[in-house]
Amino acid sequence: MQIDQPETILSPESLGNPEEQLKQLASERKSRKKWLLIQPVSNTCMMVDSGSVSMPLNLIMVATLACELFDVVFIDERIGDHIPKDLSEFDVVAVTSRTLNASKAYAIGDAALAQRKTVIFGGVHPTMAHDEAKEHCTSIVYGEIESVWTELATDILLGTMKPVYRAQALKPMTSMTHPNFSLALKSKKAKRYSNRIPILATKGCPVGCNFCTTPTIYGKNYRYREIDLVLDEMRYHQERLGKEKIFLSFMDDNISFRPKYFMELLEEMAKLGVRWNANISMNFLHKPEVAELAGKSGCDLMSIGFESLNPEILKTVHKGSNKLGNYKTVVSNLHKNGVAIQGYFMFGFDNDSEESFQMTYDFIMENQIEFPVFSLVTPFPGTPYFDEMKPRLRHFDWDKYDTYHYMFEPTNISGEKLLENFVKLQQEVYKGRAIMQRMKGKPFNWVWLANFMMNRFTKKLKPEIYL
Ligand code: B12
Ligand code: SF4
Repeated sequence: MQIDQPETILSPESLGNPEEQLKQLASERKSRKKWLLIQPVSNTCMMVDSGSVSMPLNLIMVATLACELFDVVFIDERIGDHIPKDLSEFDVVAVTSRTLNASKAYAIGDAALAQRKTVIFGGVHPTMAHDEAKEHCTSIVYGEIESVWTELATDILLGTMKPVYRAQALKPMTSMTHPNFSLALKSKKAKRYSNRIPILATKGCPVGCNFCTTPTIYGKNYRYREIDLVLDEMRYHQERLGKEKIFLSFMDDNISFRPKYFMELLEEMAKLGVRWNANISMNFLHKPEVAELAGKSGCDLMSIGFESLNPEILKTVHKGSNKLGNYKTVVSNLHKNGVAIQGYFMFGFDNDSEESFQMTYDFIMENQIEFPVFSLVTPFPGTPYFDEMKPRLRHFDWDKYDTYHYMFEPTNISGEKLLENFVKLQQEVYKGRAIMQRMKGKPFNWVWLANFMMNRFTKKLKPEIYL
């Protein structure tokens, strides 16, 4: 672990306002420290990091803050950027990590520590599994960087790193700096990024599903940015790209949790002419006026976690926002307003049986879900579900924590039958005939293309690849 010698000793008088103190410290330095920011690619064999990938807003937010005080180089391994072996030109190596790329992050951290660099880890996995992650870095940022930035940057300048940076209180989102995309877009490989611009209006989700990391990290908090700030950011992108019709992708955990805020935001977005998609929970999507406004404001795709058609399962995962009785209404309201649905369905719960697959197939086909996505239940470290399932987990190989691997034997169905049905369902739903039935009457756009890709991909599936 490298500890730099402080260049400046602060006088007691300068200890007043930490932000002022940081500015002063930075201005007193003869040269700026150099950061290498890394988004690692995962080792998973599944299609998670392939094709066009979304711009990593998490690391972009880190870059946005860091570039004010430090020189920053931004590397995204998923688009083909290479991590230099010789890190001598850098002072700080900062890596973002989720569970599925944790082993990669650790290898990067180890190599950087061996070269006596200050290594900072952030993201969901190091936050949740800090005891393990701390072996591979100098410091871990718990949760969002914004709420600990002043302390972290000050310590970097002084060379007095702490093992963990965890905020006492979360900053209001109003103070969130406008993301600076320029460093991420500098890469020659940036064309591999999806054309959907990531944007954030809210943070947190109080629904409290037991398999999700958000309630563990951010508690019952739900914060939002002022609508004007969100709209300003959209207008900025419209100007930058020289067109009104830009494609935005909300990175929010659950953008519709506060219906009033969400509806006001949509009313204003309808005037901008943008296109957008988002992750959304079903808490009030059954109301026709919500779907109508979503359509009017340019929503072309809603990603909805239906999770399961089995009420017992919804109860066990504490997904109170999902009311089975509303599923059909939600879908038909969105369809009536030209909004396509990316529907997420999970399998492998204790209450799953062969019937679960048939029920899901029927629901998808009858309701013409355009883009169904199937995953296997994956207890992620740090969640209540992980603690509950730990004794039954087949392995702790993080490369396989991508929601496409078989994690434990469910009570009501054998592992073999689970995987057999899992493959069969995907192949049935993405058969040519089934695609035509689900997509009948839908405008020809990228959702059709995604279906054709899935048709090819699912033909090759075999139960063994999920082991
Ligand atoms: C939007 C989203 C997506 C989008 C976009 C993903 C992307 N490329 O960013 C899509 C739909 C594509 C997606 C896909 C997947 N996702 Co997702 N996703 C999210 C969600 C809801 C928000 C992520 C986000 O961008 N938030 C906004 C940014 C600004 O916040 P942030 O990521 O928290 O970053 C802050 C801090 O973590 C910290 N930080 C982050 N990195 C670093 C680095 C350093 C050095 C420092 C100091 C600080 C720092 O500061 C950041 C700024 O505030 C999260 C839930 C969550 N809250 O994390 C799940 C989440 C990350 N996804 C999850 C999963 C499982 C997946 C998939 C595997 C699902 C699947 N089967 O396809 C894939 C994997 C994709 C991949 N290659 O990583 C899990 C990961 C769990 C885990 N332990 O790893 C999460 C946590 C949801 C959950 N179930 O709990 N996802
Ligand atoms: S509704 Fe979504 S974001 Fe909210 S706790 Fe459940 S899985 Fe997490």
